[in-house]
Amino acid sequence: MKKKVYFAGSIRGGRDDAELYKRTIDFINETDTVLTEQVGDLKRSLLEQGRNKDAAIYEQDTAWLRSCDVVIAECTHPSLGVGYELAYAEKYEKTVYVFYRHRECELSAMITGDPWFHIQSYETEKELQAYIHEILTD
Ligand code: 6K6
Repeated sequence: MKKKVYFAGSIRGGRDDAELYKRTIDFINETDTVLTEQVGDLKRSLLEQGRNKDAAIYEQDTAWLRSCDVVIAECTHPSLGVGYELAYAEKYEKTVYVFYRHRECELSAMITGDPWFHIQSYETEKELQAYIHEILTD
């Protein structure tokens, strides 16, 4: 059966990796279902702000976190929102995979020090996709 995947990646934390998120989401969608496609939306403005909009985003994303089968987070680019999502997912006992490019960043000790998270460094996108394929066919 198709897995419901919550893909997490930086938005207001910075969009340097947005194209990678988009390609990764497309890759996951070939076999499974990504709930959070907007993380890879390259066109949507980060400036569409306002408390009401943010509240709607929070409600939707936390509902998806509660209903997903697995969380996959790309954490090379630091993001407060992604850190929050990881802790929220743990609270709901969701399986969480954290990927990062070790040559480019040092993950927070609050992530690497938490044994709940499955943490995997990678170098190439091909390698990242191979790890994700392994997770989803498990
Ligand atoms: C702008 C660009 C694309 O989508 C938007 C609208 N904003 C958001 N829409 C949906 N989810 C969001 C939005 N902003 C943050 N999130 C959630 O937090 C996502 O699931 C990301 O994994 C994470 C990013 O947090 P920040 O702190 O980097 O924004």
